[in-house]
Amino acid sequence: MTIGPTDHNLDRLVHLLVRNATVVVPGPKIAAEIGVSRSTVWEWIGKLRELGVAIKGHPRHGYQLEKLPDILAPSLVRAELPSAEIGHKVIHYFRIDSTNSAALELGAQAAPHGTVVIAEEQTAGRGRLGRKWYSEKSRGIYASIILRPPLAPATAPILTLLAGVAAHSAVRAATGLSGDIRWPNDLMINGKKVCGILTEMRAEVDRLHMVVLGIGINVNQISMPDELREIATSLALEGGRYYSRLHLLAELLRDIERYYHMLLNEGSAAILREWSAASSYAEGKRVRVKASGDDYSAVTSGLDAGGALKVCRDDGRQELLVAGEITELK
Ligand code: BT5
Repeated sequence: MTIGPTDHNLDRLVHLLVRNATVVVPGPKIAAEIGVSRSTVWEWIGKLRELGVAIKGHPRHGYQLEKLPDILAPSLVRAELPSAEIGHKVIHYFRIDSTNSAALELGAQAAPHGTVVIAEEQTAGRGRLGRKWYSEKSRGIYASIILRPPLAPATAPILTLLAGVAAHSAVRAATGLSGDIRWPNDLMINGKKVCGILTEMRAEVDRLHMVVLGIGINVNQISMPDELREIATSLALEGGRYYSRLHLLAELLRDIERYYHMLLNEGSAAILREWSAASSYAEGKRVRVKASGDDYSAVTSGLDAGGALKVCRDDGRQELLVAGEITELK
């Protein structure tokens, strides 16, 4: 189910309340400033409260934020990224099926490079191979970034690795927690997954037309569903406190921009170097490999120039993984 993107005026209401966070703003003033009726303001205040935004007040007296809201409203994201290329345009949904599906659609309608689609909740968040991505409302970051790189389709795996490196760096900067990247791009903390990345693209023979980097980060979940508890965690569960999703998202978009320019200016080797430095899986890790219907144990032995993972089977045979799963063998 897809409902329309967040009304521009609702975004202005959030911005106005944040700008005046220390005072009670009279309802009529809000209505006049945004250009809607007082009853619409009241209706929207109710909607924001449903999303957990703590707002004191009443239509007759006015409204005041009780604390700064952790909502990924475009105006708040943009305020964190005044001159950004990635995130110069932010499209926000309260609820959507999948931000990747929306981004692919917007991309087909010529949405520019750097457009970011964010949702507070996904009803059909996707992983690779049609798997599901659990997307609890307002607890995680569900973002899809549209890139239009002047690169060949063969570079797509490098962009996936780039997203993993950016997520790794952003999580460390925003939380102090230090993660590990499991090839190709799961961010792990204490052996459990906190972030997954789904890269989808549209390409012509010699050129990537559009790449959508879909990134899901578990931020403030205080418990995980039973079926994921053994393999997944959140930053709050690992760090023992809540984190600002807004701050983390801004770090993430800044890091994606930084590594994207590194890729364009220095080439794939620079990203492969960053990835290898951030991942204990790059070399010498004993893993179980599931790929192309095969299932075996092996030891990792670095990335090749295209971002594929080299592994050495127990019987000495070398394999090159371009897709598939690996899990650590203890
Ligand atoms: C991924 O797939 O890890 C890619 C996930 C990408 C999600 C983002 S959210 C924004 C954007 N819009 C979308 O619709 N998708 C992207 P994969 O490697 O196939 O891992 C999926 C597996 O991870 C599942 O089969 C579960 O075992 C596990 N899983 C599901 N939800 C999880 C969660 N929230 N945290 C950790 N693990 C999860």
